[in-house]
Amino acid sequence: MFVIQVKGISCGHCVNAITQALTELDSKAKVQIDKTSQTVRFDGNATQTNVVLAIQESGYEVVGVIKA
Ligand SMILES: [Cu+2]
Repeated sequence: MFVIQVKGISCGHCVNAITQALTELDSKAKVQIDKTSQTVRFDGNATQTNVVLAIQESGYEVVGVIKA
């Protein structure tokens, strides 16, 4: 499970875009995105590197990893 601090999650579109990118890594992954704290919680089968890359490729800046 990873919790990642992301920059620029401003609306539902952002949430959907990141959720879709992360469920492409693992269709059974549990993805929770909080717009207020700008965090993405990923509970699934993927490496931290791939989770970070998927978020970046969706167009969002990864500030850091809060919990690995
Ligand atoms: Cu948005």
